[in-house]
Amino acid sequence: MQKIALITGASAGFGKVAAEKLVQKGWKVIGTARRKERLEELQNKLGKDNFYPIAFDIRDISAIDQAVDSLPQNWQNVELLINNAGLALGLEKAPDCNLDKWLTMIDTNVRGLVAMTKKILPKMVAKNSGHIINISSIAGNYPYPGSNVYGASKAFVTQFSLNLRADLIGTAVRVSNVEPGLTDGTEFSDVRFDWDSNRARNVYKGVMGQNMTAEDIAEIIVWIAEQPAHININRIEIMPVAQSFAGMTVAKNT
Ligand code: 8X3
Repeated sequence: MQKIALITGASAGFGKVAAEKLVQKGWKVIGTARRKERLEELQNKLGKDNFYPIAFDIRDISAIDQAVDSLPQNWQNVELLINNAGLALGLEKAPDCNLDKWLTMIDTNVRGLVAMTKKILPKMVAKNSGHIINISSIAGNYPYPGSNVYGASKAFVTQFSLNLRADLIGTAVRVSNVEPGLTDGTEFSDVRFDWDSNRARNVYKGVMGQNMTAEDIAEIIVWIAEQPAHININRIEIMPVAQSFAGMTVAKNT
């Protein structure tokens, strides 16, 4: 029988490419996102039997309930949940940030992810089978200027993944946390910089060697999902070779 994956944020980036790759490998995929027409395009590409689109905003907790509750019978047995929907808004330092942007990141990256997990996880535990892959970020592991709430929300995702593992001991349900670094080929920077495409493209311009792409990360997500049932990839941090760690900064009188 074909296994079913549910991917949030499936209209672009990692989510979209992971949906395509999973379908190629014989999975059926439920894709959620705000942009209905994007999901319908993907459905046209992947086929109605393979891809089931549901358009809603992950920040709307009652919409999550409704979407999952209204899945047709043959789409209900979700084996893999990929909590991919998430965003960064802005790169200003904390005093200059916009509170609404901070709250939008928390609502999407934290509240939405937690609510979707709470909706699906009990069913996985009841059947003693399933896998949750949370898309976090290196921004949850390392601070950098302007990351403030974005990085903190991803630190939440990472610790939530590890804490789920702790709670799920004794069950066959798996949880994995994916922590990508700088990745081109997604809308991440376009969204972060309010669709200022020059600013967004500049993030990836001149990077030494090859940029990491959505394709690279989706390949890793699928690899995690296809590990044998007795293997749990707890967490995986991925950077392009050209990205590394900054040292500590010290403010000095000049
Ligand atoms: C985004 C990765 O390196 O732009 O999650 O902060 S980075």
